[in-house]
Amino acid sequence: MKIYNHLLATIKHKGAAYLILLDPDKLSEDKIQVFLKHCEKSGVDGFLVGGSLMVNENFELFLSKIKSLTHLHVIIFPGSITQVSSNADAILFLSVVSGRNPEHLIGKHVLAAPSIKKSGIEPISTAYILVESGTTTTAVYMSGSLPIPRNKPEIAAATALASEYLGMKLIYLEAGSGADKPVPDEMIKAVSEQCSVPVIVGGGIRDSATARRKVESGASIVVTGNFFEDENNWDLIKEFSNAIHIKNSILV
Ligand code: 1GP
Repeated sequence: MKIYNHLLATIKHKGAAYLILLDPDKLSEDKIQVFLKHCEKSGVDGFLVGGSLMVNENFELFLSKIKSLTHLHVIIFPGSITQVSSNADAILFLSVVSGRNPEHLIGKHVLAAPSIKKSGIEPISTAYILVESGTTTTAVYMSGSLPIPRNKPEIAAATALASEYLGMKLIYLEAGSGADKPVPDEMIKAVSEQCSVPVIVGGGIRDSATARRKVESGASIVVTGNFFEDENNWDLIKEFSNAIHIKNSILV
């Protein structure tokens, strides 16, 4: 529970945590070091690594490189059962609870559990809730399941509560990488009011004001990916951190 407890402590201390999603397919070898240092300096709290459609065969290598270059926690955000490795600190043990596809609810987990145990990394049981976001996202397509309609916050809240009752430690509201529209504020509010475990929000967040609104609506962790794949945006990382760290930030 070391990494989970650290996340809880960060949320308590800063009001919310900021994680950046690294996609091995998109972050080129020569830029990794500079980017990671930039993130550290800018107050990012940790990294997620993974993706629903990863073609990079050097996942292990990528992870060990990241681990050697940063002191921040590296958490696997698996898109498939091959994304398990001891070169990380933890893994989000995701169950796609918004869908009714048994493979993504429990099937893949049975296959992955023994390798996670062997790797020694910390599994963090996470309810993964896909939210309709304008277009069909990779996550929705790959999971073969329907997302929750964006105008149905009550379905998301009931799903999240059921997940918490089942013992899940995090609720992840996912609009999908590169989503047209991020998870609606009303849905985040409904879910965070029902649940006592932290709510992660990600997908389609491209400016600091939106990130801030997600925290004000009840998100405890905000994730961005795509936006910082463009080097020209790196100077804005600090602005995102400040906006998300609602307790100790000056509003930008
Ligand atoms: C993490 O999938 C997201 O939940 C990342 O989404 O790439 O759109 O920021 P973006």
